[in-house]
Amino acid sequence: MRGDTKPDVCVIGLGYIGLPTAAIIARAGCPVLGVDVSERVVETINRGEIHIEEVDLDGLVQAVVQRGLLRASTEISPADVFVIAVPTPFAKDGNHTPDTSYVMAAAEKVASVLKKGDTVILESTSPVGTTEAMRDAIAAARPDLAMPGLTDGQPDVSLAYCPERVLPGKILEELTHNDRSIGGITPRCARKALAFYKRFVKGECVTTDARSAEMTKLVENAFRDVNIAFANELSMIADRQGLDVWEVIRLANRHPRVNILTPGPGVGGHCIAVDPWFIVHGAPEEAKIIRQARETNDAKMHHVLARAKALVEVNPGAKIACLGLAFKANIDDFRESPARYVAASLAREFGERVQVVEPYAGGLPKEFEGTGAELVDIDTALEECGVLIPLVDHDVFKVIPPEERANKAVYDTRGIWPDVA
Ligand code: SAJ
Repeated sequence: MRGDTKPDVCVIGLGYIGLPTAAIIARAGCPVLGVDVSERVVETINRGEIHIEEVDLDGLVQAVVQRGLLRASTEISPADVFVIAVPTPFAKDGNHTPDTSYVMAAAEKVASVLKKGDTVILESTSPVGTTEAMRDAIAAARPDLAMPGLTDGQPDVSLAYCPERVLPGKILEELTHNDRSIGGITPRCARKALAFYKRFVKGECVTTDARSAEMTKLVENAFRDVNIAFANELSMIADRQGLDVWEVIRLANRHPRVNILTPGPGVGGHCIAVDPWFIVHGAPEEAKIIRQARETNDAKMHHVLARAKALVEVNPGAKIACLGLAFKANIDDFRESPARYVAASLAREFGERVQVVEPYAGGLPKEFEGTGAELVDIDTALEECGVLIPLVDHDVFKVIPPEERANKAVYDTRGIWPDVA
């Protein structure tokens, strides 16, 4: 690959990060093969359709598939650049141990078609050392190729770690405009990966080593988790002391160097509630605040449930409206959602007294089956329910005026209605 020839790219893993990334690389004019283990995902993409919800992604995928720049397959093929974007969940040991087996399986696939001059980039959020472990796995499978960091001479291939840092709902915009950290196994590897990202990233691309880039990604999400834990801890202190936490935060945030985040029913999603554990796993003795933040944010969910139950019990017979199931505002993602946990627990306990309002859901998730709880629209809930529990700060809930909430018992877990203490 010399001069300005567009490289052939292979993106492995076509989920929330892999598919938008593949589409953006294709838009930049590089022929992209997307590889996924799911036949259904591959067929959907090859029809020019998508299997996930993300703003503007449908139009982009349709366009690049029609132009012949993006194609999907369950089988890997040779390419110039390989981008790995597969999940890194917890192992099933109950100890929050990172499971990098999907990354290693992807690396083995890549090894089977790798040739001299290729670049391999890991994007999956990973514990420190994963890119080196991937390099070692490829080296074992392909002793014919000189690997970076393992040869005194010029390596045959380049390996780098480059995490995404995009926000669901703004993925296409943030993939293009956010700055990126690019960590090479060697500085030369970083430069090779940098030249690739420059093709489609408008933000600044900063090079470093692979281990620092791995840690940077984990640190970003741990930083946010710790800050949310501070807000959630404050809200539990305020509850004990009979204070209005929203008022305290509003006032404290008038200080020019204070910016307290917003308490809520806990931290959901698949990033902030997961990644800090990767740091804890790597340095359990040292990562004390990071571990505590995780525990505090998880505890907040149980605190909210206990307060919600207490409010229901002092309003016997009243119907209960749980407002929202998503893990955060204005999205249709219900995975790992504290709101969903609280609403389902209330449904199990109070049955058909519970009504759920979630404008982003077509039906209730399976754990509500047999509870008697119903999915209703906001007008029905406001007419029929005596207890209102906002669990998600969707815009449609924020604009409900005080007069429509008058005479209701309210537990505002997100602080969306400033007139409610
Ligand atoms: N939350 C609060 N209070 C707040 C802010 C958030 O309770 O003040 C809750 C949300 O309701 C949600 C959870 O935290 O349940 C996480 O939401 P989020 O908007 O903070 O973050 P995510 O998970 O959607 O995306 C994060 C982002 N990371 C950072 O902001 C440091 C994103 O940039 C990452 O790319 C993404 O994780 C990821 O994929 O790692």
